[in-house]
Amino acid sequence: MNNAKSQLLLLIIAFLASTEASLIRCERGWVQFGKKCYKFSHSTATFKDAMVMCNNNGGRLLELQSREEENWVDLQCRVRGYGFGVWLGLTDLQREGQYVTMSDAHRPRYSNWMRGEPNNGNRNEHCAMYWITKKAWNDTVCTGRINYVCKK
Ligand SMILES: *[C@@H]1O[C@H](CO)[C@@H](O)[C@H](O)[C@H]1NC(C)=O
Ligand SMILES: [Ca+2]
Ligand SMILES: [Ca+2]
Repeated sequence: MNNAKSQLLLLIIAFLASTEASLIRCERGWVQFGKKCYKFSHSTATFKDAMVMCNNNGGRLLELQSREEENWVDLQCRVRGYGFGVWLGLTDLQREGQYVTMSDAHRPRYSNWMRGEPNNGNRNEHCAMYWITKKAWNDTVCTGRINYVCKK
């Protein structure tokens, strides 16, 4: 390989390395897991307010995609002293009983509902949360105030 060619090759490698790194660098206040960044709330909010906060941050309300991700989020919640749970970007407001993700209105591929949930308690539970003590999902009243996690 001649000198010009090897220099070009080095440039390409350096460029690829820098874009790879920038893909997974999280902004201040966000925590990295895999290739995603997460922001854990300092206060509680209703489902709608939590969603708006996440959107304003350029992110989305947490949608859990695997058991590994859920275990990591669970640990982060415990360390932060969240007593109750966090909202999931998952609702059946559009069609009762059919939970879909906020990001694409499709049924989630991964789910971890508690036994007997979602039960639409008092016919008034349309938002999903990750329940820390039970390490599983439950549907609950959307106007309740709990912690939340934004993801981007
Ligand atoms: C699910 O949440 C409701 C409140 O929204 C609660 O009453 C119920 O006990 C929870 N289910 C389980 C299995 O903990
Ligand atoms: Ca419901
Ligand atoms: Ca329920």
